[in-house]
Amino acid sequence: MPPPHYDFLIKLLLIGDSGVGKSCLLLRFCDDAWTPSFITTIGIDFKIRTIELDGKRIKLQIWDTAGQERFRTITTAYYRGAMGILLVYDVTDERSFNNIRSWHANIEQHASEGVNKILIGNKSDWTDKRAVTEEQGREFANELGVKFMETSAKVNEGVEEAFFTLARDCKTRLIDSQADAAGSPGGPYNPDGSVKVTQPTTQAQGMCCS
Ligand SMILES: Nc1nc2c(ncn2[C@@H]2O[C@H](COP(=O)(O)OP(=O)(O)OP(=O)(O)O)[C@@H](O)[C@H]2O)c(=O)[nH]1
Ligand SMILES: [Mg+2]
Repeated sequence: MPPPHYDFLIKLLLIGDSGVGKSCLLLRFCDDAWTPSFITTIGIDFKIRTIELDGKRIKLQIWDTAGQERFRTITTAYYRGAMGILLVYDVTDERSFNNIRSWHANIEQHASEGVNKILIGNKSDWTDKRAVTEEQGREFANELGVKFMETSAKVNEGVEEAFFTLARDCKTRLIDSQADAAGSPGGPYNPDGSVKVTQPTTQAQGMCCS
């Protein structure tokens, strides 16, 4: 079997209320595209982008969940496999910000322990409709003990930074945990001395994908 074209596979997950812009963030990050039309996600979707971080090739498999309540059973099934989670709200919609608390509680309940998280306030371009200040977002992130960033999928502001920051945190954690396992049989290294990658495990299930 030929070696994979990446050093690490990192699985990220986008969660948050319907309409906050999760799919647009993913479209911007993976395809550098934008659409003003709202096509609500049905169940779950994913996209791939390979990035380079500190000289390593990182394949990001990014899962985009539907915010609508009726898909909650399907979407929460994907929490467990996530290494990093983007908790997204809309800075023009206070309700979506208030709901972050319950999205965060869902992570505590369903995600793997130690999963990396980042709070994202999206639609920062929409200044006249802003309902949540940057300071409010930052304070809340501090309270939750997670990083914070505002983004605009529309004008492409903060999007790269948000995904790269989360990917870097995940990579650091993976390397640390592999170092911890170094003493164990079949430790973290390949026979050629390179660090083992996290191999793809699950395939897209059901309603997928682009
Ligand atoms: N002004 C502005 N509008 C945005 C931005 N991001 C998304 N939108 C708009 O917000 C609407 C919803 O975006 P989606 O990305 O489909 O929302 P979603 O979070 O994926 O929604 P669900 O799939 O239902 O969970 C669309 O009309 C987008 O054009 C942004 O950064 N700025
Ligand atoms: Mg969507």
